[in-house]
Amino acid sequence: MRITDVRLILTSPGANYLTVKVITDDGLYGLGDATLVGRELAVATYLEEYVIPMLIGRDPSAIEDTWQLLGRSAYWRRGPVHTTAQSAIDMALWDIKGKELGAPVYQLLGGRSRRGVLAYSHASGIEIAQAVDAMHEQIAAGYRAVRLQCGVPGLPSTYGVVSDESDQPRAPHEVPYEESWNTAAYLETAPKLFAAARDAVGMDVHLLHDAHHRLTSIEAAALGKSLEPYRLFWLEDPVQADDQTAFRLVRQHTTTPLAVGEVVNHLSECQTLISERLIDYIRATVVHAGGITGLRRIAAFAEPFGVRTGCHGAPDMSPVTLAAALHTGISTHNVGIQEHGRHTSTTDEVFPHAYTFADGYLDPGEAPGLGVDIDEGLAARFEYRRKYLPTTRLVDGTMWNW
Ligand code: GCO
Ligand code: MG
Repeated sequence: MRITDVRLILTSPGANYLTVKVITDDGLYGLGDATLVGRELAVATYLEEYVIPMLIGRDPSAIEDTWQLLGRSAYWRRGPVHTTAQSAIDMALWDIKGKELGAPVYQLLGGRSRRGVLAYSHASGIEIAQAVDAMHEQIAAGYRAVRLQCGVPGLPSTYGVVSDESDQPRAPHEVPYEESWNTAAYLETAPKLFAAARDAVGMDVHLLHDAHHRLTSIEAAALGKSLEPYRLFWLEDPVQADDQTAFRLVRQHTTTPLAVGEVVNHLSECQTLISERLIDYIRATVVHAGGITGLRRIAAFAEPFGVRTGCHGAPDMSPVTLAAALHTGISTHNVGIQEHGRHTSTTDEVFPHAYTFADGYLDPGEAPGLGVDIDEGLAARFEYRRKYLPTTRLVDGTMWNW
């Protein structure tokens, strides 16, 4: 079998998604997610100009060799644009191999090693009471783990405080919109949120929280300590992810479990975090960390250090990413949890899929390959439009991490 064509499909049924479709002379095709949120066209150009020409005529079954070719041929390796392109091709080749063999991809990765992949969803509210109500809704919908965020008094908007990020109105952000940030107010509010949530629900439900790279290490240490009574499943991105050694100080001060890594592109970016056991969950995911092949390497490295995976699964990554993460998750020993930022119903129609959610757990399903397709006719109705992620300034105007 040979690769004869690789097509790119840009669509925006609720969020911007870039999908690769790798087509073979056998008539089989595979899908991969190439979405790099806010920089989608950079990946499209990189694929079109540099990656696809290398793939035409290659044997699609040579997944490892293709991963190595793409990883090593660039010379200036890694980086989000390069790795997202490599990731998308990797997913598509696993999809083709599964279809060719008539097996779901997880069977090629070692088969099931758990009944389902524990999923967490999102709940938020401007006020604490609204966030607690939203948490009850998620529990009623079947989730056993919920990420909880609320507004910070005095700030017009806060990260994560929307009903669902993909439900935001599609404003034509010609420049990134700016949020403001007040660390002191946030450090006061977060423990109150979790005190109210535990009061309402007891200890039975897993609660998670995302600080989204906003704190210094001593601030993060203080937050972790103040959240200890509420037994979080994890505190995510307490400090900026690329400052691996900053986690040493956080870790020394708190027993709140720590998660980081949604922006990680390669094992080298989380090697210290894992080998020094500075985190409990690594959030690297298939779309930005080298596809299924890249994520499996990171998970295998993490296993002996007792670090489990908790893959990024915000709704601004496509159903192809979620499927690939689930095939990896169901078959990998050290899986902790999977983020399940639910897609809009239109996105689910554009990407019909075999994976399912029930009773707190996600399952990749039994369809051959990744079990996700794309309705290209429908996809074409949702035109891509540039949309930036926001930026953040501290209250004094200093540019900060979003
Ligand atoms: C999460 C993430 C997302 C990212 C988003 C960026 O934990 O789900 O932090 O909300 O910010 O995916 O595009
Ligand atoms: Mg996050």
